[in-house]
Amino acid sequence: MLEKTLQELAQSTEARIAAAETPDALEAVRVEVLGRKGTLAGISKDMGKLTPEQKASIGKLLNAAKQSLEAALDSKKAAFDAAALSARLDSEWLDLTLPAPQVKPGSLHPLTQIQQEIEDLFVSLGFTVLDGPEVETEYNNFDALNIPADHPARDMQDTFWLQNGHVLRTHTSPVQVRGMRKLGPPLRMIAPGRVFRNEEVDPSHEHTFYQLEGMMIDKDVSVAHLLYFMKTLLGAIFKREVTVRLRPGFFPFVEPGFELDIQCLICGGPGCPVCKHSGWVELLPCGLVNPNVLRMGGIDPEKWNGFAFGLGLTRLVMMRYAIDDIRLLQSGDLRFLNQF
Ligand code: FA5
Repeated sequence: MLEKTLQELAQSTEARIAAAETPDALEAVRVEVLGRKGTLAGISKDMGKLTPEQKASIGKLLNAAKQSLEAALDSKKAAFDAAALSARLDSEWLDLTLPAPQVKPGSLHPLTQIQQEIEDLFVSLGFTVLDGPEVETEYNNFDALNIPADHPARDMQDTFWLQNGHVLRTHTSPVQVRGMRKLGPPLRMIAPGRVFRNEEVDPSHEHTFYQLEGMMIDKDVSVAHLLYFMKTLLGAIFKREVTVRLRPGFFPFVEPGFELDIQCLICGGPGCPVCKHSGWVELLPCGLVNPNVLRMGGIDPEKWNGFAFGLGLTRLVMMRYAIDDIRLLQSGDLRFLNQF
């Protein structure tokens, strides 16, 4: 009788194990049949009432049923584990042969690149790199540079005036004044920086652009020294022959003053919107420092003299890379910037 019950229990449990759809359902079968208080444990308890012979034969059957059910449970559990692992591998699948995503390194703005090249050149020639504020006093921007009160450059058209009477510097020349006071003679300095003008924007004019000021004060400085440094500068930047012209230019802070123009490298000479159809681009005004400016910088013009220049850095970058519209440079347009 007990033998039959045992046989049926083993068969039905094996069928339930085979039919279990989840690990939880499988565990429930195990607890019910093989658990400490499960069906098999109950049968084991009842064996006390049996004769020794019955005990021996039922005991054997019981053990055999236990072992085969445990084996069935283990193999079903292994099947669940294998299915779970395979599902996980499917979801975490990686193709290690795929090319890695491209990391695009950043690059310096072309203006910064050229500025650094010029700084390196002038430092190698014994110049100090100075910085000056973008908000300047009217005195440093105009008066100390010998620009009279009625000069048109002070006009509202050109200058951004601030409410406190200061200005957004209209050129880097006020750093000449700061440099003379800070360094004293003899001195060699350059000062790159951003300048601001309240003017109409077009392919070659921005309201915010960059200049690079240069100044050398020493004994017996001549126009020949000035030209040597200007030629060295242009040769280093363009690394080839460029056609330049020197013409008289008027700036209150230099005497004599010159305009150094470069033949337009966008059109090569015939004329285009960048050179305003003249074939020439104003690039490098310069001259010998006016004695009044030396005096206002605390330097005795009887003992010292010098030259100064105010390179149009933004225009230089345009010429170097043949950029035909100045507005591209500060547009932040990545299609433009990615080319450098
Ligand atoms: C000056 O600003 C003088 N401070 C330069 C100078 C310094 C002369 C020392 C002598 C001695 P100018 O206004 O010409 O000069 O400007 C200098 C250069 O800046 C120009 O040759 C041109 O290349 C550039 N520039 C002027 N206006 C603009 C503008 N709106 N946009 C872009 N570049 C400009």
